[in-house]
Amino acid sequence: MGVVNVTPDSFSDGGRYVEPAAAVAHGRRLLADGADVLDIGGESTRPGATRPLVAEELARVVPVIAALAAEGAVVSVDTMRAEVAAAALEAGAVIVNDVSGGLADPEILTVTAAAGATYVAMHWRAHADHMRDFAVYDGPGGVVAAVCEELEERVEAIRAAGVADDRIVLDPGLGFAKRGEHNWELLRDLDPVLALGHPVLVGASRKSFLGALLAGPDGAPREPEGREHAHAVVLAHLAGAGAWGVRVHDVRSARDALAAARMLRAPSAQPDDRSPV
Ligand code: PMM
Repeated sequence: MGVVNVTPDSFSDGGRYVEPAAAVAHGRRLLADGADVLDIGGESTRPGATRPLVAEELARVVPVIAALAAEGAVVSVDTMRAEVAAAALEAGAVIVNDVSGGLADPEILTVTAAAGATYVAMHWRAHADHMRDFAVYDGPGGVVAAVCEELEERVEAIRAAGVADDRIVLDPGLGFAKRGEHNWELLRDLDPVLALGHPVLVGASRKSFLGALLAGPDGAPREPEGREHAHAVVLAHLAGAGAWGVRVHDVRSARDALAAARMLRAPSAQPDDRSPV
């Protein structure tokens, strides 16, 4: 899943693709690099971000989705808002990627169900402006158990709203109300999330826990583009662990990592199943 952030303020690519033409060109580049799905979003969720108005979010994503879907791309809309999801589905999106798992705007579940679309439910606890306060996982089983429990509750609500079971994808939500050690723990121990019985999507690309891992001697985090090699190793691990999808900014390097990972698993392996849910 290649990321197209049509935002002025995302942490790794904010402002670069805010013009529709630039975003469409970027989407085409990601497809040429081998993306199976384009995830198009108009709201930055970086820690501390403030939310755009609904009208702003609509104006950012709808033209880009319409253009890329018309060219045959499989499009996912990255939104927490029912109104934006509805317009995106109308414009040709087939996946709703909701980082709040339906908590920010429960109506989004009804909209997704009515369209028969696929729904990605990410683990989430609070909006970006105060999610750091919720990065506490003191219960038995720590962050992995808490994420699984809270995702299971979301699955109940998503099913109750009418989304078909085989259209639900789960995501542990790296970096969302999670500190670095929480992200590593979730990556190390993905099995309990997989055991929930749904395809699992993971977004580690360029996130700050990689920047912190690669910090220089002065403690300054590595810049987002310089995190790709470490991310490639994470991707190889995720492929081996059985993740269904990965959400990435640099599709070319991700494809390279996944191709090598596949050969290491089995030299005669068929290309991974690339069909969207
Ligand atoms: N991360 C971001 C945005 N949307 N969606 C899913 N499903 N999973 C994620 O991990 C995720 C997401 C934030 O990252 P970005 O600012 O680099 O796009």
